[in-house]
Amino acid sequence: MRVGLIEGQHVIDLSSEGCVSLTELLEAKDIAAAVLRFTRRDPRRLLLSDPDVKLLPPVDRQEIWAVGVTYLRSKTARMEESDFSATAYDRVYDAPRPELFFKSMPEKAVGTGDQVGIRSDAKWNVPEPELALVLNSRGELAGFTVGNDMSSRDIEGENLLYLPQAKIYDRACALGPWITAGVSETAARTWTIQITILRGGASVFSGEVNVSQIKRGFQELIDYLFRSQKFPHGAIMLTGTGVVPANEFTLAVGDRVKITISGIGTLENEVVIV
Ligand code: DO4
Ligand code: MG
Repeated sequence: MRVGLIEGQHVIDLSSEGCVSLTELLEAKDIAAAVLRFTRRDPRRLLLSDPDVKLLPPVDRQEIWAVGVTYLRSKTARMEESDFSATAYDRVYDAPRPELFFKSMPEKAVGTGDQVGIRSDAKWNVPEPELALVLNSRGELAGFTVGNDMSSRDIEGENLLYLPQAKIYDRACALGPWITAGVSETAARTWTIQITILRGGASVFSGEVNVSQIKRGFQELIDYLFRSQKFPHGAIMLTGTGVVPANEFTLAVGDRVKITISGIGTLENEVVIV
């Protein structure tokens, strides 16, 4: 694994100048200055389109967590999918304590161009396009990336205690294409999250939400994640979905999921069965 800086259509290989890990940059007091240190001499530059360049998920040792029911659309969709748990979603949307759940080990996340999975024992599967916060060990917001919190709605809807099985399985978490740093929460709240699902090249679903529609502040979410828990290498936190396809929709093998966040870029994955 190498660490690179995206500059237009190029990637600058920071590892060729001694940058040892992504964590090293995220832990720096000033990320921009830390990155600049590795670009001063003559680092290797490659075109992003070079076949030797493969963008990996922008994570190395960070645990990946997610927040739920932070947009009204997520609350109403989940109340529809389950009579059994409807009141839980309704309550957590308004409760002071947010819903936080563990999503993925870093090594299990997939990057852009890789494949996301739908479970072989689930019948109703959807992607969840989410803004992901990249946090260092001090709980500081070091940057943002695009996340896909793949979910099995029938398993979650059957019983809320099945949530870990609906959310955590092979290829259930996609991150990428890179981390955008140096942006404030206020600026990120002007961004839009857009998703398109292509089947045989044609769009079968598209939707969009503004980050401003998220109910909770980023600092509030970070504070809860870091309550009584340390993250020595930092953490990634997916901030919830505000786009849910109509109830009739389920993903199929071969679908392509494209998620674009206006201030970051596009995360694109093909769906496989796992
Ligand atoms: O409550 C279950 C999960 C919610 C979630 O993943 C979301 O709102 O994005
Ligand atoms: Mg989600």
